[in-house]
Amino acid sequence: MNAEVAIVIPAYNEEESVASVVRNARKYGSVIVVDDCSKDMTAERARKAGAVVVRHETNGGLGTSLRTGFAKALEMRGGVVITLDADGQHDPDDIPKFLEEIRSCDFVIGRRDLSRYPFVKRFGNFFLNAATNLVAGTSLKDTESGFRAIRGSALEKMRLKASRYEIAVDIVYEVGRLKLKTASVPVRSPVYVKGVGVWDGVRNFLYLLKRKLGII
Ligand SMILES: Nc1nc2c(ncn2[C@@H]2O[C@H](COP(=O)(O)OP(=O)(O)O)[C@@H](O)[C@H]2O)c(=O)[nH]1
Ligand SMILES: [Mg+2]
Repeated sequence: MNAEVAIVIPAYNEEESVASVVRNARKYGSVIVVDDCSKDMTAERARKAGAVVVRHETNGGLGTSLRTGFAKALEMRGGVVITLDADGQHDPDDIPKFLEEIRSCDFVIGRRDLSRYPFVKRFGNFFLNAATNLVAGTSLKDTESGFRAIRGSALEKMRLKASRYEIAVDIVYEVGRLKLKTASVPVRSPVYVKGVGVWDGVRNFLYLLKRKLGII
């Protein structure tokens, strides 16, 4: 196990999938599950599977969860911090690809293969991706992806503010502001798991514009 890799897994009512995700992820580093005040057995199952569990007393959303996890990861001296979902959408066995790439850069995003997704989702993703990169000054292949690797020293400098899904673009904005060296790696991606839609993407983009304009 690589002690300086910290894997942050935000989780909200994910009792079905969290244990297997944690067990697989543990092969690659210390696992931190942020339980966002789940109403089910998420925390217990994550702990039993070997994760350090940090629990929110109220539901704070994905952004708050990730920020809690980042603080814990830095406290545990994570030299490289990985983020991935608890719902089984991301395969921890893709982590080695991130660790390989991050050796020569500061931020790696996992690019999903959207070729089998419905057209509207692909089109929306393509447009949002291009617009997000343009505003943030980045050249990432999949700005909305929740599977990432961040060098700890870069993460320490990030000023993250988002509470909910906007955290994805909040991170991308900081990648651009800090002029981090980036890379993208392909990740396995099952077609359609529950989650965000096109409107969340639009909301994220509006959030990014507000950050760019200094309103947030
Ligand atoms: N939906 C939701 N997910 C949360 C929340 N807090 C943490 N999460 C976790 O954040 C991750 C991403 O959420 P998900 O709904 O899968 O988003 P998507 O993968 O971007 O469609 C999952 O592992 C959730 O369990 C929350 O308040 N709401
Ligand atoms: Mg998901």
